Amino acid sequence: MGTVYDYLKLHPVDEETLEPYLFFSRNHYTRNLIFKNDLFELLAICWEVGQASLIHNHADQNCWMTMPIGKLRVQNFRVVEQNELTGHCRLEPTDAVDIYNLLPAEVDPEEPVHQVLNLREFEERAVSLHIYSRPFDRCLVYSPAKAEYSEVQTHYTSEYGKLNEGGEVVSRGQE
Ligand code: CSS
Ligand code: FE2
Repeated sequence: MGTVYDYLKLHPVDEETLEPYLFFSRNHYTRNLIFKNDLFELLAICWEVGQASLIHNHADQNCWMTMPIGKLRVQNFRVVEQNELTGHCRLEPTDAVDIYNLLPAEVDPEEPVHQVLNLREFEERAVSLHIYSRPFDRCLVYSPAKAEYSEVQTHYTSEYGKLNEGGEVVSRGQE
């Protein structure tokens, strides 16, 4: 774990090199695949002001994040109850951290449920880089309001700089 974290810290990403992978949508944050092999995938995730993820996990995979552009709030949750048979769950918010300025963050494997928010008060778009090891295409999404959770499939908005069908993108790059 430490090796990837230290590598990210020692090798800050040059913002300009991300340009081909930046797509923003009015409807949802976008997931843009930069690289993938059996061991890991690297994504650039683009967040308009006010956009947020659902509360989710990472399918038991490791995750490192770094923020080349803007700022994000990561709110962590403890799973108090999770019933596979009924889909019932109960969560409690734990700590929250803000990530920005290329300072890397790791998802705690012991408490892997979180929500990521580009809060309106941050007043700027954000781009985060995510390394998932190994890659995953399904994860659990939790709704505290309904006390339910379910598995969902994840999708890429773009792959290797090319927009996928159905990606409702309103702008490319940082314009
Ligand atoms: N894990 C979310 C982004 S928030 S960490 C995703 O991959 O869509
Ligand atoms: Fe996540």
